[in-house]
Amino acid sequence: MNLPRRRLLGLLGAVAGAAALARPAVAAPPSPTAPPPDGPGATPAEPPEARQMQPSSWPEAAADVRREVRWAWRQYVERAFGHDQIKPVSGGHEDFFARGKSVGLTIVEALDTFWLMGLDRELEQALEWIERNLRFDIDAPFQVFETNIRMVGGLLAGYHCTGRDRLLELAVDLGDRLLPAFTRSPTGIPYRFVNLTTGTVSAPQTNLAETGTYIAEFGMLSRWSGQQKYYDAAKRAFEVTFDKRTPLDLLPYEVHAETGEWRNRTATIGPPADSYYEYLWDGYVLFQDADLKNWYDVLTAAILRHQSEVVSGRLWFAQVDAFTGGIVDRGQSELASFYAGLLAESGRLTEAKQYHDSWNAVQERYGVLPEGIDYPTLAATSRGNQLRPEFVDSALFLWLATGDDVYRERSWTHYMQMKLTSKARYGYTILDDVTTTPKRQGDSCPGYWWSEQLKYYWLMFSGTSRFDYRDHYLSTEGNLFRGARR
Ligand code: DMJ
Repeated sequence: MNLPRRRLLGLLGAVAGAAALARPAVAAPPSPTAPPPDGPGATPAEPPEARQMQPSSWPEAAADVRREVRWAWRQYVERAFGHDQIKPVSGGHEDFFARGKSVGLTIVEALDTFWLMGLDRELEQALEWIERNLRFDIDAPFQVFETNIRMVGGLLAGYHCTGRDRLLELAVDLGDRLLPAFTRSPTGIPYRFVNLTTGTVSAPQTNLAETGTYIAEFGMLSRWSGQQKYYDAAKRAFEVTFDKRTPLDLLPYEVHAETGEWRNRTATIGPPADSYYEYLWDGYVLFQDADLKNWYDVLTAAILRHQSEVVSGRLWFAQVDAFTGGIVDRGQSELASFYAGLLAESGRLTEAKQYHDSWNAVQERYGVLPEGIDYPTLAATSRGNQLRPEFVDSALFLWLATGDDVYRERSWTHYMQMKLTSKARYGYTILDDVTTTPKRQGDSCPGYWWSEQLKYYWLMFSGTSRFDYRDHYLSTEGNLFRGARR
């Protein structure tokens, strides 16, 4: 039997992972600090010296993560319930998609995380809010890409975990409201914005990520609703752009939805291209569509050939001219660190490990990854950190593929650094500067924090029986579409 690669890697990883979970943590300190009580009195701040960079055991590490989630959720419910995001420093709240039009983004993003953690009371609270309040007849332009990966994806993952029909109904309704972005485009490349009530589309100048990050959610909509139109729209957007690849088999990252013309010459694996490549692979894994695998393989071979560069023994991916292959920039966005996980999932383990090692050197230097670096020097070119999950996203897939505890240890460090630097009075917040001492906090908790790193830590540390470590699918936003064990 020919197993898709991700599934095969999942199987291997599960064996190794199960063995690893049974072992005590490596180099554990003799007496761990007792975790704070998991009750209303739990405090938001711990002195840095009380923190340890190794857990005494993985179950204890998992319990710590779960406690932090409950604490942060209580803050959100008390101060910002129903709003898209809490502001963890001031205790205020903010909208994400459109001013004055919150859609409970945090609630939707948290659904499958709560389910996987067995936070059943919190899950019920979230479901009740959604069933009572969430409607998408909103007369405002919504960004198609973000609405898809966060809202459609969150609802689908919630449906997969709980079986609640209302979640699927809402996801289908939202998918229908997003579709005009594709069907009103002369090329099939989606516009960036669509008004959810009128279907009016806008912003045809777009990019690869916003062109090709739909097939996972739209494909599941097709599978679970029985309507092919979603899958076909997502696939067509891929095909149009793939067919316009340069003679080097590279893709520039800016494209025009109405003409299909490239609007720049630069190829990157980082934003705003990143998840285009991820979803080619993911579409193949989820739907066994051989076209998608072929397109992924062609583009990945070209990326490895023309964009990879080893500097001081570390692997990086340059921005190059897609027509000549010439290097145009040696900057690296933190978001590009997801690529180590994608390489691991698609069987390119040597490069995957090397690339994660490169990013680990950045974590070791700064504690928290800056948004951007110059890779020859590791200097921070963009000093904030938007509470990013990509480094642990990759660590999870490398751990699943290899069973090597080094990826859990890197993730534990990531988690502890986050607790140390991002924990604020009312939740976890972005950092405005990771190069200062102490690191300077901003005042925002992105929705993906609830859907991504908390879940990745939990899956690595807990060995939960609610997750199928052999056969699963997590979207670019960490949403679980396959692998919930109910
Ligand atoms: C998430 O919304 C998704 O992972 C997306 O693909 C890009 N990155 C952000 C988090 O950094």
